[in-house]
Amino acid sequence: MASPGPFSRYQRRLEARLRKVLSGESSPLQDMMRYHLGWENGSTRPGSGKRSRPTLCLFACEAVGGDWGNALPAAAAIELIHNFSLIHDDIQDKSYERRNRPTVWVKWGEEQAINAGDAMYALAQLALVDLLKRDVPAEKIVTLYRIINKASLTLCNGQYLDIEFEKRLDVNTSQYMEMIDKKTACLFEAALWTGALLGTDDEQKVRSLRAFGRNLGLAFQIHNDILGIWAKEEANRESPYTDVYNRKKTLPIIYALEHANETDRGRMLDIYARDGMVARDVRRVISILNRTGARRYAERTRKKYYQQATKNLAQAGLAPEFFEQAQTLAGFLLDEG
Ligand code: GRG
Repeated sequence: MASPGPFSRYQRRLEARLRKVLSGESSPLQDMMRYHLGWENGSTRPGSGKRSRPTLCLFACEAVGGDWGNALPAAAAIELIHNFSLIHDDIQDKSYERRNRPTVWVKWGEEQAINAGDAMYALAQLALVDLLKRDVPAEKIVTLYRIINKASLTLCNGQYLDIEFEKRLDVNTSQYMEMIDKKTACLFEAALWTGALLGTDDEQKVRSLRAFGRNLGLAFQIHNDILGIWAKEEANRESPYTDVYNRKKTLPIIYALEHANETDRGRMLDIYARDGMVARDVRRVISILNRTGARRYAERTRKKYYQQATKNLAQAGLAPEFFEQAQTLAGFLLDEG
């Protein structure tokens, strides 16, 4: 699924930039990375993902008055870091499918998928070196390296919490918010932050776009949590609910654990205390979620962060056409009508 209309203007040069970063000597690892990025048949779609983070990075640069071409190295680096994290996440979660195709580890085995992920992380660093060819002051380049690598470190900590929470039943909503802030929102923030920094020195604009990215990232992860349970169910997909099987403490689950009546809470605790979950357990968990209003709560929370993101956007003082475009992109990412 591609980003909406106005953003197709970035697509050709972004893909060309990503391909250039991966254009080194041909090797099995290159093939694996190319497969993951959706290029196995020479074309880019399907299977490439939405390219949301690099789109946001290029957009931020352009919206604050910069030349978005200057942000291509940062946009490419951020997309590669995102994809690296997905390759490793799929191994850790034992996910069989990503973007409706077999995951890298399913095709090549876990050991080699780890190598492909690591290679992609190294390529992200190399993608950033191209900033030197642009008219970007050295000091700013160092700042960009720091932002992107700090975001990567935060991502690792977020992923640590996500995995750690699988073993726990006492995770509360504020711990959940910390986890998604780290594993998802910080890369959205870095995308907007680096893009804006490459386009302007106006601190107010940079600060507001950073905050927009962060709140958008929070809303986006909550939206993903909702889709992870109900969209797959509604689409009647085979083996949905991997988040439930993996005991992920997503927002609807945490809410239900906190708000279910005594009987339902007892049932949930009983199911989560067992070694393996079977399809019937998952169905019971979903019924409890539905009874407690966990979906409505998650939707309200998503809306709250979306509205906060819109406020941040207004504070950036962008030209009306850019304000509108950012709203379109946020609406697309969150399925907001
Ligand atoms: C980056 C050094 C470093 C470590 C990474 C594995 C890991 C540590 C982190 C994983 C974090 C993770 C999987 C977060 C989920 C983020 C998320 C919402 C993914 C889906 O994003 P989309 O929908 O994906 O933008 P597409 O397919 O469109 O690219």
